[in-house]
Formats: sequence, C-alpha cells, structure tokens
Amino acid sequence: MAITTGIQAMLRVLADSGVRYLFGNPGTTELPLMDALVDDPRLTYLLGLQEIPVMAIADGYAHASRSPAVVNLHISCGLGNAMGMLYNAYREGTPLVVTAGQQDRRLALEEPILWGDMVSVARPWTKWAVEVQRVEDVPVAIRRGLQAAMTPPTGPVFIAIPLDVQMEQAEMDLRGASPPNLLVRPPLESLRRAAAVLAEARNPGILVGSRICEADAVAELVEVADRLGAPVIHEATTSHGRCSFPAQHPLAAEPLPFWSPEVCRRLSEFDVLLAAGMKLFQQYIYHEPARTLPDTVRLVHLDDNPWEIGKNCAAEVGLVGHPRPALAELAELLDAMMTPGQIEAAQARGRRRAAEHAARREALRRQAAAERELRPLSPLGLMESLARVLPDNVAVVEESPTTTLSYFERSGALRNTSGYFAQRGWALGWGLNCAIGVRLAWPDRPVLAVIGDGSAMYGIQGLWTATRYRIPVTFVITNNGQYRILKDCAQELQLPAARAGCFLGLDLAGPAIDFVALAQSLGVAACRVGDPDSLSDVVRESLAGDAPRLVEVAVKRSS
Ligand SMILES: Cc1ncc(C[n+]2csc(CCOP(=O)(O)OP(=O)(O)O)c2C)c(N)n1
Repeated sequence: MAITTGIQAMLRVLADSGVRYLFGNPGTTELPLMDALVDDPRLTYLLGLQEIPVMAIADGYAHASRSPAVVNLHISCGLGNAMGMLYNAYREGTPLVVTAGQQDRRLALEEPILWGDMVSVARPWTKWAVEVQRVEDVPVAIRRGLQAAMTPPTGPVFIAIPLDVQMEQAEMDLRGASPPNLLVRPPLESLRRAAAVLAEARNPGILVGSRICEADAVAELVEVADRLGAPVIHEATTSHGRCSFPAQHPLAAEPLPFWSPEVCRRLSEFDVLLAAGMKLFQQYIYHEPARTLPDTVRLVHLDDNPWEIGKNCAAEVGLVGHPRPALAELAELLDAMMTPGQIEAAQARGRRRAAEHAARREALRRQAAAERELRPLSPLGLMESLARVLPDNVAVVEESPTTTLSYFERSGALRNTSGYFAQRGWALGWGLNCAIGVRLAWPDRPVLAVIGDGSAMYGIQGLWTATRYRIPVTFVITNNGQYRILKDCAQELQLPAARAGCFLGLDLAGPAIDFVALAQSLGVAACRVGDPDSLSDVVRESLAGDAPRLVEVAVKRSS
C-alpha cells in the first residue's frame, strides 16, 4: 500500500503491468497526467496531433506487440474524434485501454465546458466503460481494464477519470494486472465429434479469420489443413484483417468473393467446412439470395468467443476455446481417427488443390507483370512492383480499397504471415497510423503501408508523429484521385446515375492533393514516381532506411 494521487496510481499500475507507451493528445483535464509524465522514466508518451492517429497508432502497436495499448484522450471532444477508430478496435477486438479526463466533479452540476456523459458515448463500442468516482478505485479500474481488454473476446475498454480524482490522494494497492493463462482447450468430447465429422468428409474446406493469427495458431492450422488436404479460404478484402495461413502454402486458396450469391456458389463444392476464428459472415451490400452458407454444408465452428458460434450459421459442432490448443488437439485426433482410405483421399485432394493453386498464382503473376507496361500504373502493376522488393521479414499494412487486391497474399509474395494487417472495421484513417504503431512494436522489421489517397487524408497528421519519434515506415500513397470503391459500390447497387457513369462527391481531383508537399510539411521525406522500376528502387531503399518516407504513385482511374 502507498499514499499517492489518482494519476500517479494510474501510472504505477500501468508500469507494473508492463505497459511502456502512452498514446495521446491532451487538453486541460489531462494536464495532471502530462505533468506527472515529465520525469517518469517508466512510460514514454507519444503525441498524436489528432485522435484518429492516436487511436490507430495504438491499435497497430497492440496487434503487433500482442499486448494492450493505452490511450489518453481529451474529454468529450477528444473522445468524439476518436470514435471511428474506437469502432474499428471494437470490430477487430483490439485490446485498447482508452482513458480520458473528465471535468472536476465539483463543477459537474453546472454543466461546465466540455463536460459530457462520455461513458454512454463509449459504451456501445467497448467491452466495459466506466467513470471512476473515488481515487481509491483508480488502481482497481486500471487493472480491470487491462485484464478485460486482453480476455476473449478481446477489445477496447474506456475509463474516464475526473480531474479532482486525478489530483486527490489516498492509500492504495498499486500492484499491476496479472491476467490468467488463457490457453483454454475446448471440451475433449466436442473435439472428438469435430474430428469425426472432418475425418469422414468427402471434400472438406477451411474458412479462416484473423483470430487464428492473433492467437498465434497458424502452425496448428497448417497441421489440420495438411491432414485433411483442405483448401484454406480467408475472408474477402472487405473484412480480411490478419493473414492466418501462409500465403505460399499449397493449400492457400483464393479469398472469399464479396457478395452472397458468389460466396454460396463458391462454398457449394464442400460437404464439410471448418470455420476457425472467423465471423460468419460479414456482408456488406445486400444481394439476393442473401444466404452465404449452402444448406448442404456441415459446419464445425471454432472460436474463443462463444457469441460467434451459431450466430448466423447453424453449426453442427461448436468449439469454444483458444485456437492453439484446440487445433493442436484436433490434428492429433485426426491422426488417431482417420482410416488409411481417408488419409489416401486427403493426400490426393491436397495434391489436386496444390496444382490448382500453383496454376492460379502463376496466371496472376503473369497478368500483373504484363500490366507493368500501363501508364499510369494499374493496381496490379503497382502491387507487382512492390511485391518484387518485399524483404522476408516485412510487415505490410493495407488501406487502399481498390488497389491492393490481396495481391501480396494471392501471389505468394508475402512470406511472413504474421506481418499482414488489413482493414476490418472500415473507419478510414487507420492504415497509415496502424503502420506507425506496428513499427514501434517491431523496431527490427521494415514496415510498408499501402494507402489510398482518400484513406490517407483521414489520418495524415500521423506523418508528424512518425517523424517526431523517428519511426521508419514506408508509406506508398496510391493516388487515383477518387473514392473509387464508392463508385464501384454505386454501380453494384445499380444506382441510376452511377450506371450512366456519373458521380457526385467521389472525386478528389479538383484541386489535386499534393502528397509530396503535404508529407514534407510534416517533416517526412517524400517523392513521386510513375514507372515500376523507379517505384521498386525507391521502396527497396526506403524499407532498408531508418527514417519515414512517403512515395506517391499515380494509379489508373477507372472513370
Ligand atoms: C471515416 C470514414 N469516412 C468515410 C468512409 C466511406 N468510404 C469507404 S471507402 C472510401 C474511399 C476510399 O478511397 P481511397 O482510399 O482513395 O481508395 P479507392 O477506393 O480509391 O481505392 C470512403 C470515403 C469510411 N469508410 N470511413
């Protein structure tokens, strides 16, 4: 027990829990924190110039470091600016502890400047939201917040601390959080049923989501896929997230298509599907028929979040538990259960899938290589120029909706699965900043961010933070001068003007945005390139460098 202030208690519990960074943007109600940090050697504060960068840098850091990231926001207006990124974190399950100041409670009845009911604002997109009312409760709230953020389903929490509580003193227990071991295996009886269904499948497939990568269970999934000879299918780019299966593995299949009729058609060849760590299904635009999973499929669904199992699609066997021990156990059970005939059939399926996969990958690479001739570069031509220079240990962050096309993964250029980050929540402004957080967590891995011109403008201030703290990220801005995805969606919705090729509010060309000048004004070295060889050269050099750099590339417009 020690006598200290509320804010010192918060810092002590955070430091004792292993937290090293605070990501923030302050106002008056956060000044006790800023003051206390002046000579605190335990925690480093990273200043972001707006709340979108603050939250998204923290998001990237949390995912790459596999630890909770702690954010400090200004009262109501700061939280307001942060809401899009809070939404992303909630959809992704990012373990964020978002703290904020609150007005002095002695003023509250008068409704002082910037006072507001922040808990009600944050609650829908957090696992837990609270305003601490007694200084003695600060350490408990911080410990609980850290633990709640990391416990499945992982996700953000929100803790507001009024100014008077921050400055008050009390005697408190300041020990850090010590979360329990969460490697909980699903019940053996359910695993046996799952293994039996999978073993007897004539043509099994595997649907995989981000939580397999996040649970560090990719190697275990490979073991299961190999035993079954089953292709492994990621979510469509609309909700892709992390890469949970090695892109170069012979069983890595094309991701799911976008719309329900094609998803259903694609899945109709399978008699059994194992869904692992994936939300079934995250659709976007309604299509008839809306059904995604064919009636004929028997579903085995594994997740650490029971809410996901049977949520939209009835599962014959539901497995609730940590994916790593669950998949390891499943592989062992398959070894014990599969008959020689089943093993032989699985091997034959695997060989057939491998041949199909190799042919598809080769055709994609050929097409991309041919498109290198186009000017301005096409999306494929651009991605192929980047793919040529990706180091083995690169981390890639993508937020460029119509340019990236899952090319790194589909072409096999991505050799290290852990380093792939893509949008899941779709509040834009995330990608450029997520990349900064990833690099902060992984100082030894080069980081490439491929960001659309539209997306970049929602969080461009992050460039200043990258320079200020010398965090070397290579930002490639794919500039097509438009919100192309929205034009594509307007056509998909068959809207009358869009069908005639007319759009309003979806072009960024008048005036054109000068990303080179913008980056330079925020302290980041920048250049513009147009041909593929120069692009490859400048990105290769930048990835090996020790400072942030921005490369603007013109991309062919569709209309
Ligand atoms: C904060 C936020 N505002 C608006 C949108 C809607 N939106 C989705 S994609 C998109 C355009 C993205 O443009 P760009 O990054 O240039 O990629 P492109 O579609 O041209 O490939 C917009 C505005 C959003 N998802 N998030």
